[in-house]
This record gives sequence, structure tokens and C-alpha cells, in this order.
Amino acid sequence: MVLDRFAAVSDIHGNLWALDAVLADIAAQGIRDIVNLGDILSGPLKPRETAERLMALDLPTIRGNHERQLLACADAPGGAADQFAYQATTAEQRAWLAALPAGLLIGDVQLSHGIPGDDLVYLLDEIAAEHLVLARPEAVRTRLAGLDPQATLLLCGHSHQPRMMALDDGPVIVNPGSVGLPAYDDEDGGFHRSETGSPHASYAVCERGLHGWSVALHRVAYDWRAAVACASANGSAEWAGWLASGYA
Ligand SMILES: [Mn+2]
Repeated sequence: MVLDRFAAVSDIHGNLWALDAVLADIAAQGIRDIVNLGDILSGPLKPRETAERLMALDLPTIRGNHERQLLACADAPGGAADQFAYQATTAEQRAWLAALPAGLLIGDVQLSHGIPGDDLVYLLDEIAAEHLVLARPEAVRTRLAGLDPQATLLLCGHSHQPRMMALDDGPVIVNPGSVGLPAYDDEDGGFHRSETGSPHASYAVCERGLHGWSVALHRVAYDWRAAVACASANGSAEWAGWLASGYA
């Protein structure tokens, strides 16, 4: 597979309504190649149906930290998002997750959920005053020990913040943002909020050109009221609030 014009999706988190809207938006642009950067099912939404959709599509896909955490629920109870998805999925679906690689190199395009080699570390983000902000390029350079020398484009996820950065003599780095969860808060690394300010689903289109990669960061309207109602029905007022507003 040569990736010249393609879509990148990440952090779907079981949000089937957002995923279907993003897939339709991608198809409407005549784009057929799609890569998936992980954190696919965890959350109080539609993990089983999301897995059904994605297994049928058979996209190039890497796992995120939530795939590890979901599978670990076989041994001990996990966090609420992972536990919900663990219990809602089939053994076949969990076997699919277990077989996903942590990273992929497709020609000169590298996929990694966090930084190359660690799915829990933000690549393009830093915590400042309890919020995620764009990292300085010198800080990002220190996180690229696992970068493949062939990579001209590095795709990451995990922070749910749509961003791009171009390093001198380095790759273009793109985080497409989150398809399914536009805001959250977390204690890892110190309490912080990831907020996009709207409920829209996020994804990216990357296109190779004469002067390098061009990138479009898309925000797509979808039926977020359905996702909000589902989170509420499954007992998560917190997720319902995040999904409805893009604020945490
Ligand atoms: Mn993640």
C-alpha cells in the first residue's frame, strides 16, 4: 500500500454515531485509504457494534493504551470505560484487538498511538495550567527516539487534540484528534483536561504533494445527542457532558 491521499482516524472510543459520520465524510471526498491509530472501543457507548464495523473494514490499525487496558480486564477489573467495553465485546472481537500491532510503518508513513514505543505519552501536547497545549518542537524532538528514519509523516493520537507540527529536517507530525470523544480529564501526569470546545468528531486527511505533505484537520457534525443519550443510559453522566460540549 502506498499512501498518497488518505484519512487518519483515532480515539474512536466506541462512538458508532461519530464513526459512521466520519466514514461518510471520508467517502464523500472520494478517499478510500484510511488508517486507525487506536483507542477503539473503550467507553460507555457501542463497543461491540464499533468492533463489528471496523473488523469488516479491515483498515491498517494499531492498538492504543485502551486496547491493552481492555484486554487486561480478563485478569482484574479495569477502569469503567475499559470494563464496559470488555463486557460488551465478544471473544472474537477481543482476539482481533489482541492481534493489533503497537506501531506500523506503511512506506514512509509511521503510525504510533502516543510516542513511537510508548502508547501513554503525549507526542504533540504538554500539560500547562491543567490543560493540554501545543508542545514546543524541542520537547517533541526528545520524544522521537523510536522514529523510523524512513518516515516523512508520523501519525499519532492519544491526546484527542487535532494538531500538526513540522520539524526542521524531520517528519511532519499529525494528530487527527478523536473521532468519538471531544473532551476528557485525566490524572496521568497530573490532573489535566483535554478540550476541543465543540462536540464535533475529528479526523485528518493527509495528501502528498510537490512540496511535501498537506493536511486537513476536519471537524464533522454528527448526531451527538444519540451518543449523549447512550452514555447517560449506560450510567456515565461524565461522558455525556464531555460528548455534549467538548469541554471537561
Ligand atoms: Mn490513548
